[in-house]
Amino acid sequence: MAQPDPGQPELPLNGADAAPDLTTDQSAANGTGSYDASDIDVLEGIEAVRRRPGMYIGSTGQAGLHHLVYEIVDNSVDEAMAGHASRIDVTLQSDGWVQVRDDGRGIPTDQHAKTGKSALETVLTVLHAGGKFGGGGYKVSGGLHGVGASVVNALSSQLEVEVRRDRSAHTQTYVRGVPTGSVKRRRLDSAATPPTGTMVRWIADEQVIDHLDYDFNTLAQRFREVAYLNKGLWICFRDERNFAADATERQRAELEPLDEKNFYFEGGIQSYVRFLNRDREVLQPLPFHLDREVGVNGTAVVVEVAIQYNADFQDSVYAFANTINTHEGGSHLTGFRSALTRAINDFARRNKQLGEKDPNITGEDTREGLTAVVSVKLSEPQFEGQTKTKLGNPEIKGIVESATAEALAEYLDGQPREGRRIVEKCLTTARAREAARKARAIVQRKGALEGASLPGKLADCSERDPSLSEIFIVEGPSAGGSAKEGRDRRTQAILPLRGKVLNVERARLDKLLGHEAFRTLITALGTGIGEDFDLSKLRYHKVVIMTDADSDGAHIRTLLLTFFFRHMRELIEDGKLYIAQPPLYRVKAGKQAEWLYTDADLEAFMDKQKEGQKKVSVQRFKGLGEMNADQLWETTMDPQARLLWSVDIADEHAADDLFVKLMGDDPAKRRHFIEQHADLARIDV
Ligand code: 0RA
Repeated sequence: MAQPDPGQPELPLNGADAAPDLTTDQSAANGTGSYDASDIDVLEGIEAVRRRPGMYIGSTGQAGLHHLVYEIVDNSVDEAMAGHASRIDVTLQSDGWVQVRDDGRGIPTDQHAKTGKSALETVLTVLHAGGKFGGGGYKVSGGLHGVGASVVNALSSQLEVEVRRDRSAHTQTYVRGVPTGSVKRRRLDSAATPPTGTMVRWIADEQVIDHLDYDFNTLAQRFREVAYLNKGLWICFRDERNFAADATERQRAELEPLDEKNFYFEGGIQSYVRFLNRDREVLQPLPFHLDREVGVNGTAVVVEVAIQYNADFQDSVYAFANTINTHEGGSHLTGFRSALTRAINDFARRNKQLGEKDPNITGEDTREGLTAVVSVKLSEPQFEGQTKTKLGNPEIKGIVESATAEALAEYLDGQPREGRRIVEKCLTTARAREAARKARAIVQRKGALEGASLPGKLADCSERDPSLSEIFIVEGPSAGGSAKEGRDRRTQAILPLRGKVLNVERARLDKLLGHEAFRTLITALGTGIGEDFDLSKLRYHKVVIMTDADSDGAHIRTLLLTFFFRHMRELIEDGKLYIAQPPLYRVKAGKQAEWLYTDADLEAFMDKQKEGQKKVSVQRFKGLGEMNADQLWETTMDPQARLLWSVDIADEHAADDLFVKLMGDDPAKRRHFIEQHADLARIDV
């Protein structure tokens, strides 16, 4: 059952710093060389984790792989939140190793009362034996699932840990969660840096994890977020996967990593909000910032709020609890929202921007152009909801609400010019909402008057089951004609779009509804829009954007993507939006004809013909309209042969930034985006 001891491997980190072995403390089993109940519990725990990894880390794909990293980093972040660590180094190393090192106090190494083993070994082998043990544990703790280091260990083919404390380096290695030997202790060179801390490095086990490729940018995004949420914490993230596996410490120091990102923010979430608004026109030069520790029933809750309005229409509010992104909101967000509404209304009345008879500004009207981060840290967070990302603790609502309302009132009175600007913006929103309501009502009434009738331009399919139906949104009437003729009438509907599509990035719903193209599209999809949007009413489970393979086509596609991202995001999130890929070329070598979809394909084709004697012809397609109906079916619409891209939002922040940057006012940035648009899509069929 236990793994054979392969001997003590040299840990790359301490090679230069550590003096030879002094002592050997507790053994791998229980100090007596035989197994007792606690060892059996440990082995059973490891078994359970390995049998059903998804239960512990969500999935065995890339998300699960990344989860292992977050789990280990979160432990170091906890140590930083407790005020004992200031720097975390995360390194992707060659041969699948990941290393996480902090300069905290080091995981305790003394004997653990219950297991009789080193506390260090206990943390790494016993499920749920994380930071909470020993009474003096943490005040606050992150870790969404909080499954701890032992789960990472169980899912790693190899893991090494080195703890520096008491002028010693304590090391232990494991294979698939089982110690290969006891914790070894060596005297640490007095010049060793850091003098205290924890280093964990591991290789995810290919036997249980299906995806072993780390994505640097995805991980970096999370570390950036963590650094914003813990001001003063330095996170250095390096990609050293290009280094030779056996490079020494000295060589490593001289080599160039593939990538390195350092995250350190003195301003904390205030810096975060400025970052989120960096490409937007802002209504306040400096974000409002609240950072307060509130005592409740003997424990402290840290409340941090940063707010900065911008001239756009979106609402970008991010709420965190113990650095976990609480996507589903919860009590902290509720408290924040009611404080914001109250403070703005009170200020508007004090300043006579609202008269006695005027109704209050609603919560919704305070959200347009609002960028805010709400972060709370508490000792016993209750995570609820579908994805366990909703903060439950009811006491937090009042705490956040009163702290925010008080500080915000003071801020607004102190900067009345910014205050008035914010109120003005809210009042404009209220007026626009009223206009949109009227416009929506007109669209709805029209629908009702015409019965269940669909827009005339739509060539609907005969199939009534949405899961079997597709709609092609096609640019231009001539392409629309070919598509109508070439389609499978039973399952494929065609909606030709006329003229230029409005850029919705800078338009509100009322303006959007003033455009025929959008009204037609919304009616055809059947979902409604804005507050009435209902994905379950979608009439086609594949919504396919089909535009020309040239830059005009890419432009229209981008405008449509902007519309779906801003107004029907759920449809994208549900995997219903696709992009059709028409061919770029029709080539012939002798009698053999072929369709090519990329320039790389063409290059490969031409290379292949260099040796040949055949007559070669290349025909470039620019527009869908250049193909006849049969060709369009054969190349772009036939489910058996076509290439469809499934649109998904890999990273909501990044996508948001992209649309702000590229659909905003800067045409140079937009052109760049159009050239790079494929980033948003992922290959599917
Ligand atoms: C429990 C108690 C103490 C430190 C830690 C856990 C600890 C755990 C991790 C995991 C990664 N880095 C860590 N750093 C510290 C405090 C022990 C003491 O009182 O010195």
